[in-house]
Amino acid sequence: PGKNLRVVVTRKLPEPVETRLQELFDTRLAADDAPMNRDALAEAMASADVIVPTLGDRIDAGLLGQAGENLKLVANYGAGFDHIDVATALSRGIMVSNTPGVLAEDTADMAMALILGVPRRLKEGAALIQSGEWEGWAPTALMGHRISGKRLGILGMGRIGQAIARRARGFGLQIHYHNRTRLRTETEESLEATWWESLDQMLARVDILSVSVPHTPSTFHLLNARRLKLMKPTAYVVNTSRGEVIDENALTRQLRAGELAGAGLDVFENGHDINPRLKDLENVLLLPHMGSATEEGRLEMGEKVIINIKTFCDGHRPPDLVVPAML
Ligand code: 8YV
Repeated sequence: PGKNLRVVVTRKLPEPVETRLQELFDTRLAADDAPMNRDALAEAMASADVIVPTLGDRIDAGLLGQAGENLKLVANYGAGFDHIDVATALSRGIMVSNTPGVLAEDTADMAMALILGVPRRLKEGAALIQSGEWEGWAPTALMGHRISGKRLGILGMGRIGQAIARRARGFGLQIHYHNRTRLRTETEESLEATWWESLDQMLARVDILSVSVPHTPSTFHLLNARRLKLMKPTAYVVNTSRGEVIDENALTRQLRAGELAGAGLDVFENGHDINPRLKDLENVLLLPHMGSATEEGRLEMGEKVIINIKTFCDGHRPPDLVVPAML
């Protein structure tokens, strides 16, 4: 039955994933690495049974309204689904699936890279060598701050937050977290994590804050100017989830005013359009959304997409359906 299922993939995916999709389904692959524009997306959604979008493809109510009767599944290549209007999709009988789990460990590694790299001034150190200006070791050169013994605040204790906590304990960090729901006692104890019901109270006490909440209407600008101001001027902010969770202009202003010690960001509020006043700063380490970019992870994401489509095609409920309760 798969061979009759029309699947449209919006972006270039790793070759083995594309090959497998073509073996199993009547798959139309992306012609090049560029994102599809809105017209091409609309056309794809009019003709496909299943669409495989990625981050950056805005599947909004307008596009869903133009989708053909045949479109039944949006099988997102990625964990975050804030670019998809899930409620409208469901109201039109279109299911939405994602790829949770397989990118948690890689994203947590990248969060750790930033948690270690910003206080220890990796960017400045590397730049000094690159510029040819390094004149040799000196006792007071490039002194950063110790990681061990500090308090790490994790905002969002889902799979990624917990993977960060497990790693961070090995670096001697004390784990604090804020999450809508408290972890089960066994999980909390195994992570030696302290739950804060009040985000504001936690913010005032941590030395490093790492963000791992999804972007939803209730997390948009959760870290606004007021909350950022609650943090210690010696504290660092790390974000590997979605840029929209932090008011980037407010963060930039506070970093420039010396009211925060530094930031490590893998995601930005306006995609790749980054505030130039943020880019200028020495104490920020900015990465181009690389959190889950490993060869292994990208293949596993592809496998998840394929399992979701295959299960749907076999007449069952795809395992990674996104439900409104998650919004
Ligand atoms: C990926 C991500 O780059 O999965 C997510 O939510 O933000 C990223 O890790 C994305 O999945 C690619 O579609």
